[in-house]
Amino acid sequence: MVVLRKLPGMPGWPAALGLRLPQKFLFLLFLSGLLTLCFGALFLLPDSSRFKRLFLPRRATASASSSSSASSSSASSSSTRDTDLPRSPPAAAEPRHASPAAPRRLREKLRTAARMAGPPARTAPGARQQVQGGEGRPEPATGATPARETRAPFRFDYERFRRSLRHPVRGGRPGEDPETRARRMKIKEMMKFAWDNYKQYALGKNELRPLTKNGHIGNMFGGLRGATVIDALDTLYIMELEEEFQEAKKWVEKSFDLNVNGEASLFEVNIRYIGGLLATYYLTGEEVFKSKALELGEKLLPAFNTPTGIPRGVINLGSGMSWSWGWASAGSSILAEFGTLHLEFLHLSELSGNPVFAEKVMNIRRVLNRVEKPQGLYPNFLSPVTGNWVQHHVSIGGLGDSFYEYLIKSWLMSDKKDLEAKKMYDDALEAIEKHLVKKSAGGLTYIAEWRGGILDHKMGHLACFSGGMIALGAEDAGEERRQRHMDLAAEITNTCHESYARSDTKLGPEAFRFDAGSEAMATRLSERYYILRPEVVESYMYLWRLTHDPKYRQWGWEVVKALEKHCRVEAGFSGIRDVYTTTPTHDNMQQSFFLAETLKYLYLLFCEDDVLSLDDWVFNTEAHPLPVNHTNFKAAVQQ
Ligand code: DMJ
Repeated sequence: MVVLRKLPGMPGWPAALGLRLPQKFLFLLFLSGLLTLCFGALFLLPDSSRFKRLFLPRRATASASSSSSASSSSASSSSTRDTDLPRSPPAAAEPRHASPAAPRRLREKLRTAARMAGPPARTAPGARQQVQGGEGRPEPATGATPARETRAPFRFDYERFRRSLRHPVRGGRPGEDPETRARRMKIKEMMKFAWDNYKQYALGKNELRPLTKNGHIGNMFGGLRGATVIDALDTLYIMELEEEFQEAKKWVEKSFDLNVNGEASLFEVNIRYIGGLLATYYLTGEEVFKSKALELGEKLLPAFNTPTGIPRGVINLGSGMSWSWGWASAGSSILAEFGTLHLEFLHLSELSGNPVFAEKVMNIRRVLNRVEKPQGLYPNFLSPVTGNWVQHHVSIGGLGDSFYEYLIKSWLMSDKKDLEAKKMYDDALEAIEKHLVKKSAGGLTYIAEWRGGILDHKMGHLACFSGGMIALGAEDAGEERRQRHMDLAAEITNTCHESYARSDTKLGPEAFRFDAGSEAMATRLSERYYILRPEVVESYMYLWRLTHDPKYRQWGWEVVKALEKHCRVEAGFSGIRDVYTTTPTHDNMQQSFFLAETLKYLYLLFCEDDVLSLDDWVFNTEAHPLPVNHTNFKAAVQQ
């Protein structure tokens, strides 16, 4: 109405238009309707907060725009807005699916859910102060009661953890044998060479192509980059390659992007990226590694949304959609993939205070405990829909391998408290001993594969990790069993050494057989390659630490010489296509696990036992050290 006030010297504008009284009335009615409509529209527009600010007092503005930006959200901790609204969590602690842009209704639903949940339902000793605000996303306290408002956010006590370690994590020891030291220094030089070339030609790509001097991205990591950086971090640190470690860390801080959209292997992302980040956090205490690991861990959670909770093998890290590998029989999940999450996921719960990660892997264990095992063996393919086996193929090599490894390491990582894992391991090993362990005509012990009751007398390079695993698990068995398992571990490691010793390059093939007169040699052309794999030196390292038999160091040194002779090229290390020729061709690929595992295990083979001591650490399947937890992890789950 103000606009219609008669201005001095001017006729009112209805009058100026020469309207009569009824027309004036109609005109005013129309005009006031129009104004109401325009004013109302300001509040209906999708992002009307800027307009609202013009019309509403400041305090009400902040509260009305509950989907405010991060900056306004943190500013909102000012006391004025708290009086008449549910407390908004600080921006940094928002559940990720309730981002600043998320619709207000969703955010309010989450807050209501958190309020309804009351105090955290599952709390671990110490401080589990977050309320779970949905699948894997911690929701901070909502301010429903004054007591909750004063709670500090969950914080892992890194200093306390470091004090709990029984041994220093790295460094040479005074008075050591000069030859051992020189060999260790040689391996350090190899690591520097591998890293420097990756950095020069492929930094930010997943692997180095050392012949063509460029980078390789591949399709295993769903758009994530820098697999070699993440895999190399802890090795660089342990070897005291300080400058190189800083280069790698800088890349993580500046360039490691988790907002990617692509199809990733749940297993590979977990063992390489999450394992590498967790290990580096525990070694250095640098927050960046922890926060990246937790963020990535959350991105993997949707893969577990299946009828049984057994995750599917492939996940789109952007959309969260997941599916099974096309090659896996009838949409099944793979034992070695869903069975190789336990160590990392317990640590994600440990560091975040959020039990969701631990719950996911404990559920996998429940499903596996329930399902009937043919002859006590675990087949490699399981349906995530029914929870039943899909095919009766059993292997301690590819498709099965690290499932067994994670059973015994779960027990070790729990400071030997997780007796369920130990029993599962003992039972599985007993079935393996009974049905799969064989001796060749030439006296070599090997572990065959099993296809619905028929034995395939073949061992993959991957299966050679089992020497180390069996030795590691033997320690706490009863006297008779301990000796039997140590003998078995030594015999298998010896067989794997034979697979190297019988080749022209002194490097082992991808698979070797014990049939048709063959002993520990590849019989098929397609199995003659070596791609810088670690499993054989991994077993040497464990057997050395547990027996101190000098032959393991000797065998390790043979591998170093063979790598230098056949795999070192001008710009890095490369796999070879045929171990049975002294002039092998190269596959032009420096695998990231060469830096994570092969060189790390070789280096540790020539270190004193207290460098990354087995008392304090377990190595994940990519050789990333995770600390033994001196509290009971199961408390975080409260079954
Ligand atoms: C590594 O990525 C891991 O050791 C995994 O468990 C299987 N094998 C490769 C290296 O050979």
